[in-house]
Amino acid sequence: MLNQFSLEGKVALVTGAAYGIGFAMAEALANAGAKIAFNCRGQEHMDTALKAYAEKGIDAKGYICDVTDEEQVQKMVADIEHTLGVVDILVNNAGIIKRIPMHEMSADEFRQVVDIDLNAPFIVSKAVIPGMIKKGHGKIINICSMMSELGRETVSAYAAAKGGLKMLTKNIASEYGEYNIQCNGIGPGYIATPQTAPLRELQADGSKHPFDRFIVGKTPAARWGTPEDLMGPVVFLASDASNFVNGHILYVDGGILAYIGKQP
Ligand code: NAP
Ligand code: GCO
Repeated sequence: MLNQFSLEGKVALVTGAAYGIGFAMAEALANAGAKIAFNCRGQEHMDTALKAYAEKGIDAKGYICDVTDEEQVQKMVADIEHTLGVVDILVNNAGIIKRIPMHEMSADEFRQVVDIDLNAPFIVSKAVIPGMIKKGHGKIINICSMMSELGRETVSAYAAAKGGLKMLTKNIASEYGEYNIQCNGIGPGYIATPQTAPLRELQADGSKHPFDRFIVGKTPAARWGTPEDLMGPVVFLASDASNFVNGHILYVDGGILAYIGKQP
């Protein structure tokens, strides 16, 4: 039974996997047998990441590449195909958030978020799909969000992008299912990473951030998620165990989307 989950001999590209959720997912894919390629934007993060992978015993191949730049992405994918082989598994993880009230946000700031969180998954998927078609199979996993379903104050660009990413997922599934390519999403709940650090900062008096308390109260699991919570789901969606799962968003949120919230 467990053979179905093995990724032995597969090549996985995880974008933005220098730290945070991407790093944990890449570690999980490597532990299931995959060869890992990842990218980030700067040399400093690359150096720390390569050291962190080596400490885990993972021989990851790192690329300095901005996922919004189509030329850089095409070059990275060509190099991966040359050195490791055709990409069997793509995880579109790289992402940013800007928390700014919408009426104060510039159009440029809005575009920057959409560019990284939505246009880039299009660019990277487009670069790997031809290889997957030729090879006769492929797995694309898009990292969505609670904001693929819900809105809240200050995250209009992020919600627009992650909602769009949910539909891009369904469209890739629809368009390439006949080539034995499955495209699914993972929608993490609130996960403790650098992206959410400002929401968990201790207050001057040492008490918890109000948003921290709000999220723990809103989550039936009564805690923040950790990057490790995404390890099992990503291996499942990358493996043969999910070969008839296509166009699905797997929410890994400790139950947030199921819960109306505690009565005050
Ligand atoms: P994070 O800690 O901020 O890490 C983001 C990663 O993306 C970094 O490795 C960063 O590397 C990379 N990155 C950003 N822009 C990039 C670009 N243009 N090109 C290449 N790499 C880029 O974020 P995280 O919390 O791990 O989140 C990972 C993904 O999960 C994101 O898509 C995020 O929206 C999503 N997500 C997060 C949560 C959460 O609660 N944390 C929940 C749901 C979904 P460099 O800065 O070194 O380039
Ligand atoms: C925010 C958060 C979120 C999470 C995540 C939820 O400000 O609301 O940063 O959007 O990071 O995407 O699933």
